[in-house]
Amino acid sequence: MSELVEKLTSGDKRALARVITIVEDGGPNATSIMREVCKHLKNPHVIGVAGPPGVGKSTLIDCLITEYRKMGKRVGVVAVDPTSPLTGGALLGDRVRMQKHALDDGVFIRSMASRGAMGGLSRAIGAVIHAMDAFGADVIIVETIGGGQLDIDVSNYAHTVVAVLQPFSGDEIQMMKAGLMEVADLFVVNKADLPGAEQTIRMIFDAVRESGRRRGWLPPIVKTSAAMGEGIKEVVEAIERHWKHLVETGLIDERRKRFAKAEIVDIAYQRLRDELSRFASSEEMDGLAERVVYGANPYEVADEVLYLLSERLLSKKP
Ligand SMILES: Nc1nc2c(ncn2[C@@H]2O[C@H](COP(=O)(O)OP(=O)(O)OP(=O)(O)O)[C@@H](O)[C@H]2O)c(=O)[nH]1
Ligand SMILES: [Mg+2]
Repeated sequence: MSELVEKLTSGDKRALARVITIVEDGGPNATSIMREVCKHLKNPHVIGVAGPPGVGKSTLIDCLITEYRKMGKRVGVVAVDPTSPLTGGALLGDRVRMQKHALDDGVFIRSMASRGAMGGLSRAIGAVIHAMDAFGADVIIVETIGGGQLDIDVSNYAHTVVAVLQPFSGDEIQMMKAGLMEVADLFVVNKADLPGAEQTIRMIFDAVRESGRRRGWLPPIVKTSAAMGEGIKEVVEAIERHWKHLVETGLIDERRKRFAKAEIVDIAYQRLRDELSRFASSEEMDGLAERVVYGANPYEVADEVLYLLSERLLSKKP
């Protein structure tokens, strides 16, 4: 196991792929490998790219990869597949779109299923971000569809949230108001080659102005045509400016704290849940249930179970 982590930290892409697979499978193996991985973190910039389906998030990310590679940075990308029948093609689409980077040792791209976990991001996302960090990624980009609850999710993990929209997306502006507006650090109006881009920018501008400057930061609005590679430098410049703002104001620690909170809850919840479901089908459980049938108080028995489980969890730490 630690041999694998050693390979990972030396920048081996195959080792990274293996680690992510183990992490996605979950269970004790995932926990023990992540314990090792987390000894090698540098906490690089995590950029969330969120927005409605089909606005050009993957195309934009493809351009961002090129730009960051020019700056000599290693890039990790996680594309979260919404696993909905509507956008089921996303997985293949992302692979095809970003394929030209597949042979580059400084770029690692992975699609993940959200598996219907709460929110748009898979539960394993925090672990995958750490794995890419230990691999040596200087920038980690997370693609996810946005809207309502999903955006709140991405803001747990990303230091900078980029909201991508396209011209004349009335519905999407509504969707954005339901969540993305609150968490977006910058807006990209993509497909600016299509009519209506200026109007869309105007709408976003009004909405941003209405909600006001947040902690000294007014989210910039950048116009792009990702398919033509236009406006990309401006996006990178705005992302980097936001990072600088986070670092200079100390807000970065708040973002990291948010990540840490979500992660601790995730890890503890998963381990407890695994242990509890094992316990639920054990003979011991049978005995406890019998006691309740013959008069024991189920609340008191549940207390006993919690005590037992926590002892077990801590004594056989994976
Ligand atoms: N006209 C125009 N089309 C674009 C532009 N950028 C992307 N597209 C097209 O929009 C479609 C969707 O692009 P994607 O990059 O897959 O969009 P996405 O947001 O990642 O989509 P999902 O992952 O399915 O939510 C593709 O057919 C792209 O070629 C652009 O700047 N202008
Ligand atoms: Mg996509």
